[in-house]
Amino acid sequence: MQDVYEDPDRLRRPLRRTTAGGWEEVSWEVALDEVAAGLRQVQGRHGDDAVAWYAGNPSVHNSGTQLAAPGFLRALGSRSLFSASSVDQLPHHFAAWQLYGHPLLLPVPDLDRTDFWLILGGNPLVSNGSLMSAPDVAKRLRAIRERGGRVVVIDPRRTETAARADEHHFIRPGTDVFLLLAMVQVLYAEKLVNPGRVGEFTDGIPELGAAVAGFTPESVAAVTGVAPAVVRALARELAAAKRAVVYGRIGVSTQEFGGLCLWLINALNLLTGHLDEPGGYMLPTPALDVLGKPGPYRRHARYHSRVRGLTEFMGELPVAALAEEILTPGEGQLLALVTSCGNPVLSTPNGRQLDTALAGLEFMVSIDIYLNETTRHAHYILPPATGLETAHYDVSFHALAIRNTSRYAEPLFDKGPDARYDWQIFEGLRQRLEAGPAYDPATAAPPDDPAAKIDLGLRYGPYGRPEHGGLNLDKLRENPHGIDLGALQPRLPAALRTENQRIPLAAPLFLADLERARQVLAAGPEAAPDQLLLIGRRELRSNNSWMHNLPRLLKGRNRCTLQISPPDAAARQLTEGQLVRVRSRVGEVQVPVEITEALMPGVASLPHGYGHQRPGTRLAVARAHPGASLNDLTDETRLDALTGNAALSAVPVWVVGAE
Ligand SMILES: Nc1nc2c(c(=O)[nH]1)N[C@H]1C(S)=C(S)[C@@H](COP(=O)(O)OP(=O)(O)OC[C@H]3O[C@@H](n4cnc5c(=O)[nH]c(N)nc54)[C@H](O)[C@@H]3O)O[C@H]1N2
Ligand SMILES: Nc1nc2c(c(=O)[nH]1)N[C@H]1C(S)=C(S)[C@@H](COP(=O)(O)OP(=O)(O)OC[C@H]3O[C@@H](n4cnc5c(=O)[nH]c(N)nc54)[C@H](O)[C@@H]3O)O[C@H]1N2
Ligand SMILES: [Mo]
Repeated sequence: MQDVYEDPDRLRRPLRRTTAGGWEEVSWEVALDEVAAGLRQVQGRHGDDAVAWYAGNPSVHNSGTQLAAPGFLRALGSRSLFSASSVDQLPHHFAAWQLYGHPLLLPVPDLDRTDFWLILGGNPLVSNGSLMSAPDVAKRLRAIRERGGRVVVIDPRRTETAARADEHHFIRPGTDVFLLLAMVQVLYAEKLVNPGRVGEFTDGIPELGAAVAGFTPESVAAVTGVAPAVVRALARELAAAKRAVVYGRIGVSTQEFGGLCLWLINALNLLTGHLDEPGGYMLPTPALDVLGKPGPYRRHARYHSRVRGLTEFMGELPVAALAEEILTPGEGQLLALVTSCGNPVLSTPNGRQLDTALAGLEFMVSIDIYLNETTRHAHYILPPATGLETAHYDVSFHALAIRNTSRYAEPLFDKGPDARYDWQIFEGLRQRLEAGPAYDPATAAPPDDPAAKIDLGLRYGPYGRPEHGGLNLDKLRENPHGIDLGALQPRLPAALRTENQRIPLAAPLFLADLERARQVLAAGPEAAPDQLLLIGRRELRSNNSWMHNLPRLLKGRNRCTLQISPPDAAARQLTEGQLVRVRSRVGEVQVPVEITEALMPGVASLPHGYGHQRPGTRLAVARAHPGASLNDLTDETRLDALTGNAALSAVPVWVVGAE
């Protein structure tokens, strides 16, 4: 955080593109006026939806952005909304919505009380856990083992987490759905289904049993690469353990059956009596409620993307469709874009295509602290104060925490007179869009400070009433280290948002999608014999695409390597460190190869977020260590058809020596 704060490349004043293609600094008033006018101009000529929006990952790490961007978006009035959610966790939201009635009712592993933790497609020792806020995951994992519990990892790569677990099993990328179906099948076949209390308000248990009946461990073993005995043992152990939890993350949500995977993970926890029970899969009770007003959730399939007809979910369209919506002429074409906290050129599938698309936009605005691979296409860059200069409340991450906690962080440093907070930028744009040419800074209402919203949220939240502790912002300010609100509590059925307050375990959308899985299983492996299946990789010293300009994190060996297994290297006559060409349907990159037993044969792994060689950025350190972008290889046509999430994992690629 210190290095971001001090980074000489970090932008501190608004930039405007000059006609010569360079940049000039302009005042905040001029920038905000011209941006609002530019957006309105495009909308006036081509309709409100002609302006698109992309929100990147740090949007949820900045309460200023999180609480102020919605007001801006309401004023903008466009339905062309995209975010990093559709290259990340949409399947989690989809399963939560289908089963519990709201996409934000996301259960988390009750780590500190569990005795058996099955992890699929997550590497919490490196990522520190995701959709599971837990300080020091390594310590908590060790504690499970010290109290006699077990940790099992299913991953095509023997990860840092796998190295500290009791057991690790390779799985062929993209096939978890079949492993999970087989585990559920074993529960039914061996009469191990025992949902306990939660069964009293769950429907569809027999229907699910009928649906999975054919998926025996033997029938899926050739596709998954996991031995039937392992599948049976895992299902039995899960059923027998008093306190156990199944957890899945990026590896299972960014694949072609992400939605089914998350459904089945929830189902495994439910069927074995571990849903909503201590040590199992539990719902946090955040101090600031994130669900919004009661009533059935209907933000699904209200509209579709123009070119490919992809389905809206949670008010968004899949970001895998962004480039084609910009590039395809005709009624409804996207002509302008606002990005905030995002670098989709490096983080979304077929980033090269998006790179080309952005270059042709009529008008683009980026709210971002760097001039990077994406923001270099903007006409204006509005850089907010960030990190140590801003106040922060973890609106999302407290709602995903393994213990109920609440904390407010005051800024450590003054942002300086010339800087703007993110919420001031959004409010400035909102007010200008709402008032139009009549906007007058002298008479405009003061912008809404997110601190007031946080205070109100806390007061109206579950701990806000005097008899429940009287939590409010002043209390948090008096306790800068945060307030512990205790262990997770069972919340079902009261917390359910489904219309009949029951859990539809065999929800029709899942059962229908099961047919797609059946067809893929029957068709056999997607990759040709000379191809490898490409997966991603996260590293401790890297965070998506934007921490590669910090010398302390970047120093040391090149981490942007293609890992492959010894037999695959031998088959291609590759030697350690040799430059290789990696080619997929959409593109090709060159990177050094790293040969390691940690990779399953048939699999290759490249980290995402690199590829900093593109011209026109202002990232001196990153440009000196550019690497190559994984998303120049991922394919925008590979999607989870059910949820719209990109299938970034299991991309078929050819790998050959480059020299
Ligand atoms: N192949 C492959 N692709 C992936 C993934 C993968 O595993 N494999 N992971 C996916 C996942 S999980 C995610 S979340 C996405 C991330 O996708 P993105 O969010 O699009 O990418 P980031 O690299 O996180 O970009 C963050 C941007 O926010 C800016 N920024 C940082 N702090 C601030 C701030 O305080 N305010 C503002 N306004 N901007 C700020 C940074 O400069 C950077 O431009 O990538 C996805 N892409
Ligand atoms: N240091 C660091 N921490 C981070 C981030 C970062 O970039 N760096 N990013 C943050 C973000 S935005 C997120 S969303 C979280 C993600 O948090 P995690 O999901 O825990 O992070 P990953 O390391 O991407 O773990 C995904 C795992 O899935 C495996 N995998 C790939 N394909 C498959 C498959 O088909 N099946 C199975 N079973 N496994 C598969 C990969 O080998 C990898 O080990 O991390 C967050 N924390
Ligand atoms: Mo993410």
